[in-house]
Parts: sequence; structure tokens; C-alpha cells
Amino acid sequence: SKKRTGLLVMAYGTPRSLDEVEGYYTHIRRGRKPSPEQLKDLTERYELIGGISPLAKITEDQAQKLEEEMNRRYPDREFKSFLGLKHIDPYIEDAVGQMKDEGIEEAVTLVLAPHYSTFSVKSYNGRAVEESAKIGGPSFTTIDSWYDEPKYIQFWSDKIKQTFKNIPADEHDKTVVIFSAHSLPEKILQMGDPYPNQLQETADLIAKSAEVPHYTIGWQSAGNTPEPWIGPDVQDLTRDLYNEHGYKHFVYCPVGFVADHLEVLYDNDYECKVVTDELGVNYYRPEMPNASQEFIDCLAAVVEKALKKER
Ligand code: FEC
Repeated sequence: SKKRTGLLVMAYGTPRSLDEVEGYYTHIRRGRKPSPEQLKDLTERYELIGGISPLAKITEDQAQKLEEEMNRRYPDREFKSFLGLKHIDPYIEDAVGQMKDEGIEEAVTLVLAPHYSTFSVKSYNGRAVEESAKIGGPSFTTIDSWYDEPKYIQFWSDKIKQTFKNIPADEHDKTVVIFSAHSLPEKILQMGDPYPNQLQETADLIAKSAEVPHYTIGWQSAGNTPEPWIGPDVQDLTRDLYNEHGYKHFVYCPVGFVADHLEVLYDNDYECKVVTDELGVNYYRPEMPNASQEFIDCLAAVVEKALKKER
């Protein structure tokens, strides 16, 4: 019989209806309920992007298509994907339990976020490994990051080249690309977290491949807490770049994310656009990877590399 391999595909998760927003937000806040104002604010942001985030469906499609692609690539194996979410059911722990119930003994973990941080990938993988140890579940080959995967770089490079085709050639020198990821509390810097360097590296590789004349990195979607978060924030950065260089075209590439969701559809497409409109400059945001075949090929390449390290 074919060798069975589990794929534990992990992602942030999103409420599937407005009724689920409070429970989801409470989980993100580690069990502390949001105030009525905070809940109203978040609900309004979901309403502004069309009522609910497309993330749930996209994440499911990504996991399903990755499973299909892996089965195509390894005819002698049987891959099965299990979706484990960080902040809503099916939680990471639920997925690990399901893997055990289905007799999966070996599995690869893949987080649908390219950059490693103690706050993101470490916590996803940690929860998976811990649950498995607790219940005698599968043994995991964990993937820490894939921010420099050539197919990921290629994906964004292609998108940027397409975007530049919509900008007059004599204005390419008046164009800036902003590569961004979710901000995190500044204390991660003291902890020596590789997250900011990994974002810089992703940006450098994509900019080189797409021959981008001007680019920089920025941070977005910082939490609403008193502690300092890594900056510059993409909105402030937009104003500074305009004031210092007079750019006319701003291309936003939120490469720390891989799908259309609130942080892109609201924080980029609404909030950054408010700033570019105010400055009278042009806003561009290339399509996200979502469940495109190019991106599924990227994820499959990442998993293949992990399988080669298996034993
Ligand atoms: O529903 C959707 O479409 C959006 C899903 C969503 C993604 C996402 C990605 C990341 N986050 C990361 C870190 C933090 C930290 C806090 C935080 C707060 C929120 C809130 C919402 C939310 N995040 Fe998120 N994030 C998404 C959604 N995130 C909603 C709560 C309201 C708000 O602050 O706007 C602060 C928690 C705290 O209060 O202490 C920290 C990181 C990522 C990218 C990596 C990944 O995808 O895992 C890092 C998608």
C-alpha cells in the first residue's frame, strides 16, 4: 500500500459570519473579551470589505489544491491535508486529533505565512507538536519559513512586472514599491527574532528579479495596544516617501500574507488608498497568491524540500 503522509496546513483563520466575530476576537486577545467599541470597530471593518472575509474559502482551497498537487507529484504516496487554524475552529489541535484518528503517523507542517517569528510560525508549529506529544499523534517534519522560495519570489516578481505595464514607462522612475508584512510588538527585536530581516530579504529578492527602480519595506496592521510596534507603518511611510521623493505611483505588495483578507482588503485597499487619494497619487496592489496554480506550485516546492529532509 502507498505510504501515507499528512499535510498539516495551518493558517490564521477568520470568522465565517458576523456572529463569530466576538469569539474570534476574544481568542486573538488570548481570552480577554473586546470592549463593545472594539467589537463594533472590527465588525465595521468586516462590513466594509463586503460583510465577511474571503479568507476562510481561500485557505480551504489552498489546502485542498496542495494535497492534489502533492499526490500528482508523488504517485507512490498518498497525501492528505488537514486544516488547522490559529484563532477559530478547526483549531490546530483539532487537526492534529483528526490526523491521529485517521491513523496518520507522519506529517509535514506548513504555515500559510512565509516569514518566521516567535509570534507566528513558532507558535503554530509549537501548538501542533505539543498537541501531538500529548495525544500520541503523528511525528511532524516542521517547516519554519519559506520567505526566499524561488517560486514565491517569482510569483511577486511577475505580478509587479504586470503592474508596471499599467504605469507609463517614463514614470517608472516616479514609482515606488512598498513590501510589507504584519507588524509585531517591538520587543521581538530584542529577542533576536529573524522576522524583519526575512521581510527585507524577500523584498530584496523580488525587487532584483522584477528590476524595481525604487522600493522599501514597511509594516502594517499593528495592534491597538500601548506597547510600541515595529514601524514605519505603511500609511506614514506613504506620506514620508511622497514628501521626500515626490513619487506618483505607489505599488503595495503585502508579501507577509498570501490571501485576500481583512488586513489586505481593509488595511491596504482602504486605509492606504485613503492616503494616496489625499496625496493625489496612484494606488496599485497586485493580486494576492490565493489558490492560484503558481502559488500552489510554490507551496508544493516548499513541502518537497521538507520531505527530502525527512530522515
Ligand atoms: O479575517 C481576516 O480576513 C483577517 C485575518 C487576519 C490575518 C492576520 C495575520 C496576522 N496577524 C498577526 C499578528 C497579530 C497580532 C495581533 C493581531 C490582531 C488581529 C486582529 C484581527 C486580526 N489580527 Fe492578526 N491577522 C488577522 C486578523 N494580529 C481581526 C484583532 C483586531 C486588530 O488588532 O486589528 C494583536 C493581538 C493582541 O491584541 O495582542 C500580534 C500576524 C499575522 C501574519 C502571519 C499569519 O498569517 O499568521 C503576525 C490573516
